[in-house]
Amino acid sequence: MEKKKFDKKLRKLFADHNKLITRKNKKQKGGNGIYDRYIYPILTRDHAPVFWQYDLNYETNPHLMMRLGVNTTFNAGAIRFNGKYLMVVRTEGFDVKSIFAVAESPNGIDNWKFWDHPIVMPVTDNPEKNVYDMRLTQHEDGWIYGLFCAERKDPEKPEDSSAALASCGIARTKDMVNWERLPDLQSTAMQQRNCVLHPEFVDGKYMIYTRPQKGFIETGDSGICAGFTASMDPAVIEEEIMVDPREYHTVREVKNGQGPAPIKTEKGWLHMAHGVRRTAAGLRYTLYLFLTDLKEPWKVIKRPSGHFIEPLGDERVGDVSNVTFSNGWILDDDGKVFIYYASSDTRMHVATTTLKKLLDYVLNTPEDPGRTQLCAAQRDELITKNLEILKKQYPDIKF
Ligand code: BGC
Ligand code: BMA
Repeated sequence: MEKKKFDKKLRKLFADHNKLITRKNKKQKGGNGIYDRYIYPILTRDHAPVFWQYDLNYETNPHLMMRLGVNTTFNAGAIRFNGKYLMVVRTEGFDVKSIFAVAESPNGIDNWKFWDHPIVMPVTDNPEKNVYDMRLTQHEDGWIYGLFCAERKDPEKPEDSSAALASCGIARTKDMVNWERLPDLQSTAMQQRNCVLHPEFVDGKYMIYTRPQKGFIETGDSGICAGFTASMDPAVIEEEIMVDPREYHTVREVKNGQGPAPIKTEKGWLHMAHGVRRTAAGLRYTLYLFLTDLKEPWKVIKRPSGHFIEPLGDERVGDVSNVTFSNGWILDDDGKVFIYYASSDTRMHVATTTLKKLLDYVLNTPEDPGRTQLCAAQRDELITKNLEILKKQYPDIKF
């Protein structure tokens, strides 16, 4: 390509990118009254900066080829920091390695822009092959912690190229730029994924939500658990107690895991988690909410029935289809809540609501009565009451 053409193409790449990342997002019409979805995903592979993927040097890349492509941008941790909304995004390259990269927005909805440099996370003495799904916790000890999955090849099974070990990597920062890596979480479980640090000390100790598992994929009998450690350096959990078990024929039948760190409310700790069901087409991931006791955050006190966010429409398709996953949300001072969720291991979305609405949802949505006949009766009761209201107050409505 001639240099002139090269320059023109290069400028076009930047112009298109700028146009995309400054596009205004809008609420979708309708909705379920609980939260609003938005018409565009908030972060996609196309949001990754041009200069992360192309070699811009005419001498070494005369065809202006993409050299290091970004495949997906998903499963982001989130935090409000210095007045900005930040996500620490799982950014997967064409090389199938995920790296963490910070994206920033002035309003939490649109104009998301990656910081120029990704995080080059320090490693322990046993460097992992991959990292992903960071949960950010602003802890009352003054540090911002990032807990994430650190994945290594299983050394005991050299013949099986997909045998892996998942553990909980831990790092902390004060400025979101310089990260101090701490030893991985030590617990009695063979493997851990979806570990999340609780924001406050509980009886003077750090509390970590865990998800002990027997194998890399199979979680055995476990569910979302919790354990305590006197220090984060190193974090050592001797015993894990069950918070939210898996349950047959529910959204959390085969697996579940804590989402972001819970939000403190006057009624208890508000949790978002993912639940997994096995289907003929593979695993289906949805999100659900529950509330735990303020003083004993490991005790579930409210459990609204069923899922809260499910993959819908275009969200259903991606690298790993039929997945919604969330490890980040932000509560603003005015009570507005930004829920950051990824669809199908491919892109990020936002849903907005308020803490008031979320509390109404967890406190007043009926619990799953547990079996089909009771579910039919539960729905029938709602219908009977509603028909009465319709007859008396809205006789003009056709249904
Ligand atoms: C992938 C994760 C996935 C896990 C279990 C990892 O290798 O990177 O996205 O959750 O395997 O399937
Ligand atoms: C998991 C998670 C996510 C991912 C999901 C679906 O086990 O840890 O990284 O979104 O699988 O592939």
